[in-house]
Amino acid sequence: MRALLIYPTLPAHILSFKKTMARLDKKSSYPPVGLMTVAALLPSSWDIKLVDVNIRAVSDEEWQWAEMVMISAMIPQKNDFHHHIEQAKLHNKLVVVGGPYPTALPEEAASSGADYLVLNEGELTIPLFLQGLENGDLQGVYQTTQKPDITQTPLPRYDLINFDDYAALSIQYSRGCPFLCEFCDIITLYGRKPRVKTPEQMLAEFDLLYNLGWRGVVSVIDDNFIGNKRQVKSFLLLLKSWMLEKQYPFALVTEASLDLAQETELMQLMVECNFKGLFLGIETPDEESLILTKKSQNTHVPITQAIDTIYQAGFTIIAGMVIGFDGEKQGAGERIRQFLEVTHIPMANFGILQALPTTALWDRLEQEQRLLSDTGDFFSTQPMNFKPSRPAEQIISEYIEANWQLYEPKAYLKRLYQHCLSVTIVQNGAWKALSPAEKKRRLEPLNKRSLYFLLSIFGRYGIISAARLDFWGYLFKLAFKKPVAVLPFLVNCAFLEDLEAYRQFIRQQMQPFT
Ligand code: B12
Ligand code: SF4
Repeated sequence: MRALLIYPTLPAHILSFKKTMARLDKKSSYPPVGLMTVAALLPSSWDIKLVDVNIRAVSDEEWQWAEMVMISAMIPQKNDFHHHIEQAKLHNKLVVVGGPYPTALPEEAASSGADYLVLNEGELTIPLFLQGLENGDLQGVYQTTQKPDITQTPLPRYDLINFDDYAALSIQYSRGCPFLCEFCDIITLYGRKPRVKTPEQMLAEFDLLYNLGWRGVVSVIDDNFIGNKRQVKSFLLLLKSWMLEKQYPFALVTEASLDLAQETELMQLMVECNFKGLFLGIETPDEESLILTKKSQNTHVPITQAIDTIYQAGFTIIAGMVIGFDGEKQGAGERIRQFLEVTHIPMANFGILQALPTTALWDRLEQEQRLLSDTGDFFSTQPMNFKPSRPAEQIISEYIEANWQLYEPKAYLKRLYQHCLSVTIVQNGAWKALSPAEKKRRLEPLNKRSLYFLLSIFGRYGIISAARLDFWGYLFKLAFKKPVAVLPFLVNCAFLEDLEAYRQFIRQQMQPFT
């Protein structure tokens, strides 16, 4: 069988960083691990091609070549997902769809003519689909209520992508999360009992990336990396030796729950394994909203204190923030802005609450008849898909205003500078400890492109920007007080161009709804 695997376009998003990517000659942030895993679950006799549409379009030859087209998507990708199904049907191909969007909304996902819906986790449903195919099924829905044992998941087919296209690579350690946040579909899609891969399996994945030549950032794309604290420690102990032996080829980032701040030993181990950055689902500084949305794990320790502990351990933080919870009082946008200022968090994935299908929030709103018929696309530039408890126009106005002020260059540079001062910068594998070969390899990226990248930051923020005096002021203060923070400061300045464009985009898109 000749199977063409397609990953549809990701719509504009605060973390897309299109301009920064272009300057670095990268086309997208992360590769589609779901499809690379699907590829590994298909029979080895199949011929497989993978096209990530965020990198390039499907060519005519590829449409001709394919016998079967397999498409994955999350809800925000739905428009391009349906477009590609239509294209595949125009070319008379068999179409198979799977992933979080078809799993959450199977009827909607089937509406443009897919032949096979292979839902839930592919480890269990792809064998059912292959059996159906062998039995001559011309169409079908394959699903399960079971969760697979991911210690049996094969190595994703990283060989199907071109590493140079991506800013970072990704790897998955666990699925599921033990918490109960009302708005979250992780627990309905992947379960509340976190399942983890074995330490040996993970090292095999790290070895694969290493042997295929990747050096740089690797994102551990878990829902909650510390969902199973005991098991994660045994993995980290092995990873620590691996990192030391390989001289820290990867800088790691991941997503974790805020209770990490209470786990000193775990944080220490993560830092020793070269974890540098964390995405933390903080959601809101309003305690009543956290309790109402069943995110009480964020209320056990004052959030500002938890963040401080995490900074001191050695991690940078990107925050997930949300506005629009039930019972929220007027002014939440400003409270979120102030919170990010006080905690020195430069960048937040800040969105308006949307009800995701399958969640407890969705069920409650459905019962209360507050769901709106248009389900939206589930990303931050759509109005809410339910009737909120205060006027939607008020929430949207606060959201636009908070974003506008957060990514005003002077405000961003100030938070970034304070962030750089707050975070303990741990240097695993210091320069003098590296072998000559490793030193040579690390200098390789310092080519014309990286020089141009640095010069463009100086040009934009040191000369053209109205915030240029702040830029130079912070740069000099850092050079004097904390020289190791100068490079991270500059690199993070680069994102500001995208963040400024994004606040404009939000204003344009959302103003009509105020
Ligand atoms: C990495 C990631 C991203 C990356 C995506 C880049 C990329 N190329 O992957 C980035 C950071 C851009 C991103 C952004 C967002 N994301 Co995201 N993301 C993830 C994450 C953490 C990992 C995805 C992954 O690779 N998983 C590992 C693979 C192995 O799992 P999988 O994809 O589910 O694949 C398995 C099955 O689904 C199935 N399968 C998958 N595809 C197919 C296809 C076929 C044909 C078949 C047969 C089977 C099959 O088999 C696989 C093996 O079991 C997931 C959470 C999660 N646990 O998956 C959220 C997740 C996919 N994201 C989600 C959301 C909501 C978002 C955002 C809207 C968040 C936000 N509020 O900002 C944004 C939207 C971005 C945009 N531009 O609009 C939701 C989607 C919900 C849904 N029902 O669709 C998830 C599930 C997390 C969540 N609940 O919040 N995300
Ligand atoms: S902690 Fe995060 S992943 Fe876990 S249930 Fe809450 S929102 Fe979902």
